[in-house]
Amino acid sequence: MHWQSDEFRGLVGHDLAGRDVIHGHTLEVGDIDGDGYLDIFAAEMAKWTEQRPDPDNPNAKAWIFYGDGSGNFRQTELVTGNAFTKDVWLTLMAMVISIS
Ligand SMILES: [Ca+2]
Repeated sequence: MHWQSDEFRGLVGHDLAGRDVIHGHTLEVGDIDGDGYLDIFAAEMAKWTEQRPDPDNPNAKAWIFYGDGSGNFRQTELVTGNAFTKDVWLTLMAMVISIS
């Protein structure tokens, strides 16, 4: 997972997760911790084959990358092994806001 900054000489890639995302399902940008800087929430799908009883990706992860406003992001692994949907994202945001 990468993001790109628009530098004077062109776009420059920056790695976020340190690996490729498997069946990325959710990507949202917002100020999760209320510090005024944009953060990123991203999650992978755990299951996409209906005929399989077990998850396709049992190690699916969800991350929050907290931005510092200078192009740096601190990676936080939120959970492993869950399938995320938009509803789950909204629930997580409500939880994060209530504890911060
Ligand atoms: Ca923030």
